[in-house]
Amino acid sequence: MSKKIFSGVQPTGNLHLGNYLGAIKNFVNLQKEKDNTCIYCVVDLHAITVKQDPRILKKNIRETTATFLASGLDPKKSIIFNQSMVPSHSEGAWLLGCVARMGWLNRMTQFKEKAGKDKEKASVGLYIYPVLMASDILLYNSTHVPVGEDQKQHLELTRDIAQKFNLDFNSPNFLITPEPLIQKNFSRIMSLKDGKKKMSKSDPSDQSRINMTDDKDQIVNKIKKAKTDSGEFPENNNDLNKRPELNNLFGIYSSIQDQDMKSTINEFQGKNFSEFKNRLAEVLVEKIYPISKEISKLLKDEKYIDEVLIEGSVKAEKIAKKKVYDIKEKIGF
Ligand code: AQP
Repeated sequence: MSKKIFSGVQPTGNLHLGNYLGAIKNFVNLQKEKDNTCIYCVVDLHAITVKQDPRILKKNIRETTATFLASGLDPKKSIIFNQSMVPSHSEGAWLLGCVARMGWLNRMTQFKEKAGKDKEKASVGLYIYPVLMASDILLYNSTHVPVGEDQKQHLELTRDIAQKFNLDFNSPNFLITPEPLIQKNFSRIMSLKDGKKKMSKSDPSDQSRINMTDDKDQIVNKIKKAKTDSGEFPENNNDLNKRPELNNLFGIYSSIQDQDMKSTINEFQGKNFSEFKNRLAEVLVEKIYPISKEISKLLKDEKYIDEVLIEGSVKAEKIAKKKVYDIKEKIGF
């Protein structure tokens, strides 16, 4: 079945292994399926829900685009663009924001996590972020959205908004309710320093994540220093489930090697921690370092990156504008 794929990544710097294994690797696999239409967006409007330095934001937009390209996304096969160049996304967010309910947004765990204790000081943008995400997805009639586990709740909200709009305006199937596509083997990559915390761009410790721009030595050192525990080398899945740091490292290995946890546990039967970590560092260097090298190369040619984004934005705006027009017509404008 042909799929219409849409997904995005925020240009908030420090793109990491979690973004790659949870999202970008899946983007590349979906691009390989002949009948798919793929649209991948650098979601810079989402990035400004927290304060950004304008110069660094600009640099991060290019770096995120370079990471897409270096990971294997091809502008001839996929539409690659940045959100702020396609005004229909913001217009769609307003129209859909009048359909979304406060109660739905109040349930979003990411807002609670990101706003922290003092939510009065969080931006309104951070609160309504999931409505903009719904607009991103629904304007392209997307059927499937490859995301990490952490975005599943936002996608549920997108589905709720689509269903309510269709019901309110008596238009069955007008807005398509999309399905999430979550990586099979291990979908939530955790911090290398704390197996209960998500690997994240904004973690102040660089040691907590493998950046997509890390060199060989950085990758090897970070895995060497990654937190484990003082127990015996794990022998089965039950054992791993109780040990978050090891579960994460075994999960990273499984995900990068495209195999299930059981196969990884079997592969390392009778081995010890240092043999496992050495092998994990080796496969990460094999898969991530070539991408890191390609990112540095691409970043030397800003003109090329900007051209990719401009061309992608023109194609995206054409599709999104038409859907906004149709939405407005349904509303009565
Ligand atoms: N740790 C993760 N494991 C698996 N998938 C992840 N993703 C992010 N972190 C992990 C997935 O990457 C895609 C792009 O994420 P994003 O940049 O749009 O936003 P995010 O989820 O807010 O990323 P971070 O790293 O956690 O940023 P900060 O620190 O700024 O909050 C999404 O599909 C996401 O699921």
